[in-house]
Amino acid sequence: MHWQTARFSIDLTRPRVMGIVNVTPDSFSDGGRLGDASAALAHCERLLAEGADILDIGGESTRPGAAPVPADEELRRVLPVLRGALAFGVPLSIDTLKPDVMRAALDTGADIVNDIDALRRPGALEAVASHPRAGVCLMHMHGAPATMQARPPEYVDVVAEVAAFLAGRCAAAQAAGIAAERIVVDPGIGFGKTVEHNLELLRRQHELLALGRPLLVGWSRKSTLGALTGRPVGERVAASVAAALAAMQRGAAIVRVHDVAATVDALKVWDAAGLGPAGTIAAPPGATRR
Ligand code: HH2
Repeated sequence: MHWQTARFSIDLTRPRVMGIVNVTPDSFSDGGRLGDASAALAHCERLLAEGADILDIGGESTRPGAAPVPADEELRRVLPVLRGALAFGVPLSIDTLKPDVMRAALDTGADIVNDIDALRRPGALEAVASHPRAGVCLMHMHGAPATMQARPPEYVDVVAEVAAFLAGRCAAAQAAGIAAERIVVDPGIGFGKTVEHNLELLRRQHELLALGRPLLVGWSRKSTLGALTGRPVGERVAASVAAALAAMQRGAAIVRVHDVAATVDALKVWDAAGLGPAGTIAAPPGATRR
């Protein structure tokens, strides 16, 4: 299976690692580290040297209770990084829920829109559809970042409800003219879900494969891992790697991570043990330029 993105058709027969580049003052685990474009680009280079296949650049924190950022400020943060990162020749994703930011990022050369709101904002479907090959990640979120954990989220069957939501958003995207091969889906770990909901989504993750689209999953450093291990956010590398492997084992195609080197090492061993798609992680990058 391939994921069609603006410049690249990404081969998903081997596990793919999406490295997180947060150009924000307030992200939950790494906010404030990348204060300017040159620091962010140095971080991109480091993630690529560690084996990242895709870079996900974000200018607004989505942690529970985060304050919204105006579009012009978000663009001021991400566009210089995007422009500089184009030279790396790898797929670049823009992590945003704002249609204006999507359009500007795609016009600048981003390959993928990663939207935690699954293109629900007015104008978002059109922004992605207007670029004939741009890829998109549609994620499930219950509520909005400012309020999503304010009171305990309720589901009758979290996996069935997430699957139904994602099926509806895939249908809406396709109706807007976004071809299926441009779409991947994400259950949205930690977005309006309790620890038990997140774990249920991992245990029954294979049920989401029935959607017929590749799965992208982000467990990296999230609070469910803190609840399981008792560790603060800065000490969750091992838990994050274990969750990434478990997600791959249950059929994820792409994992979104902060700790790229540790994740890539673990995936090499996992693959060599015959657990991944046969012996493929050591192959040269499969992302081919169009
Ligand atoms: N998680 C975060 C942000 N974007 N996108 C997708 N597709 N899936 C996720 O699970 C996901 C996401 C939250 O993590 P992070 O970017 O590290 O934090 P913050 O939102 O505080 O910047």
